[in-house]
Amino acid sequence: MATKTYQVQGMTCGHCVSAVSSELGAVAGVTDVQVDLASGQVTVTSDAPLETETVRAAVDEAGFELVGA
Ligand SMILES: [Cu+2]
Repeated sequence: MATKTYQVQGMTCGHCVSAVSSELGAVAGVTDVQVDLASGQVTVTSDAPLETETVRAAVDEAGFELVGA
């Protein structure tokens, strides 16, 4: 199990949280996604450590920007 917290920019409401959660949740090996809207912190739990670029692509797909990992 691997857990890592990322910083995502641009989320403003529950809809944004759902978009990020579902895109990240669809990444292979991801078992849990926790989003803190106020801080923009997204904590991802996965079977194995994820490539930052994989996470970046999923966040981008959701319409937001990964600004820190
Ligand atoms: Cu929103």
